[in-house]
Amino acid sequence: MTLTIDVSQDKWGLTEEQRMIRDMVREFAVGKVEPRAAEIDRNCRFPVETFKEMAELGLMGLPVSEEYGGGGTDYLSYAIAVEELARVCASTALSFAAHTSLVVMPIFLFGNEAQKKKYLPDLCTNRLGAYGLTEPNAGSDAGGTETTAVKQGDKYILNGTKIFITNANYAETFIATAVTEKGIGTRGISAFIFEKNIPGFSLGGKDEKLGMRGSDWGTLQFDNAEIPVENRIGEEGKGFKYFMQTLDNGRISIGALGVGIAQGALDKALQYAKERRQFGKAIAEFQAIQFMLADMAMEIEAARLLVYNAARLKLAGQPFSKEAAMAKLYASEVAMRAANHAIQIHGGYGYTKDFPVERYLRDAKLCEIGEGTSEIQRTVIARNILS
Ligand code: COS
Repeated sequence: MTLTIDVSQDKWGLTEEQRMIRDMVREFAVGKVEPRAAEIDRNCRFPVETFKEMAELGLMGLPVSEEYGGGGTDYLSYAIAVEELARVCASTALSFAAHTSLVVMPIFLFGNEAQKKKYLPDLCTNRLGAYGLTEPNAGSDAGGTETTAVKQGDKYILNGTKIFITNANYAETFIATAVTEKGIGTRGISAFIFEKNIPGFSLGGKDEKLGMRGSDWGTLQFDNAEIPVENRIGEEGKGFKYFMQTLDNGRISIGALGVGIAQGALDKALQYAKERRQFGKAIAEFQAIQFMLADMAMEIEAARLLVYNAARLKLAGQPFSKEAAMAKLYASEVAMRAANHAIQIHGGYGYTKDFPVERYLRDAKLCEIGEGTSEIQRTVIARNILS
């Protein structure tokens, strides 16, 4: 696929369709998502109503082709949607991203025709998905998965626990990894799709979080859980690779999440710096404030370009694992710095819950941990440049 980046209409080189999606999501985010952001954070409340509205707008399967009920758009449009949501409410953006890039996409990319027909239309229109990889003893070392899946007749019997699973308590469709053959490392891991009501599956408690408090998470418990053999994704023993490729995709959207948080923090800081007066003038007139704003703006542009570049490489069918890791790593760190500057610019008010910038900082921290810590991103980048 040849991609021409035309900057004559838009400095980011977005197509007309990508700009339309950006504007539509921006309007929805400002009108419907932002007014709920502080409340869902305060009450740790998953905003079910927002996800119904997003489904009505056709956002829940944006990069999936229309034949499976998706929006038929491209992955960059989807990343832009994540960015626009994160600009006002990172919790909403995170749950949206986990649903789309970690559940909808792997079924779309690695599922067989029957699985795509069975699961995608609902996931794209009225069901939420959750992705189960992390376990108590398998975090960064995802290959250390301990959950087992033993084949018995036409079923796999699963035993184990998955923790920190985004959307767990509101999802109806799940995908998860389990060891189907012990002793052969990552080549013994397989991936499965299942629904909430399978025998032996239950949801456990959830820990209270620092940030992303409006995004649900929880524990998946398998006690002799029964999953039909036809629900295995792809070949037995290939689950680790499918999930690694899924994370490559997911990291583009977590990069977009970081860019959105950073942009939101800059929006708030700009507004405050122009309104707040000290020493007889707006604080935006002081160079100390201007330098922080300038650094924020510069880093956001750089991070956005990294995210768009990774998405465009993916669209062009080029390798993008390293670029996705770079985008995710850099955008996460930019989000932390931007939120920190935004609080500094707000001074004492920024340290209160009366202004949203403290939420941006708490939310930004997730980006440095979720879908691979910053250290894992550096590992992925180093492996790529050294190979
Ligand atoms: N795409 C396709 N295949 C990949 C891949 C990728 N991005 N990354 C690794 N693989 C393949 C390797 O090629 C290798 O294949 P072979 O068995 O054919 O040789 C196999 O997977 C194992 O790879 P590797 O030896 O690199 O695995 P490691 O155990 O060393 O783990 C890291 C690699 C650390 C990169 C991986 O465990 C990881 O990403 N961890 C972070 C997990 C994470 O992000 N968790 C967040 C929670 S999910 S929201």
